[in-house]
Amino acid sequence: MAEETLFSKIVRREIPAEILYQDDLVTAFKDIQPKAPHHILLIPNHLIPTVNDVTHDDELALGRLFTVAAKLAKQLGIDEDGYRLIMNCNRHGGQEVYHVHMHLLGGRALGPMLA
Ligand code: DGP
Repeated sequence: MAEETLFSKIVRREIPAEILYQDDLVTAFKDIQPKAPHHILLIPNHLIPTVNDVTHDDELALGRLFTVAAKLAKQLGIDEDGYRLIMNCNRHGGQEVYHVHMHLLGGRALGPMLA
């Protein structure tokens, strides 16, 4: 059984976060260390440690991340200029929190993707 991270506590509202959206499958909240004017994290409510651990059972929740990301981008008024969605996996991917999450970054031109 994988160990919970603080993101599970955010889902259960046991620690504070600026939650922008939540339903039975996913939660979206502001990143605590924003790298752009809009930096939101979208996560499945249940724990999946990394993208390597994804199974067919996760498809509904992970698909929901995209529909919620698009909805939030529209609400924030960044859909037309555009934005970036990122998922980091393990050390070389730069993953720090081992609960799968999608970064939504926008509000400025983001420059080249690879660093
Ligand atoms: P990653 O490197 O892909 O694992 O990104 C983890 C992100 O999580 C990073 O941008 C900072 C954010 N983060 C870490 N701890 C917290 C927290 O307690 N609250 C919020 N809102 N974001 C956090």
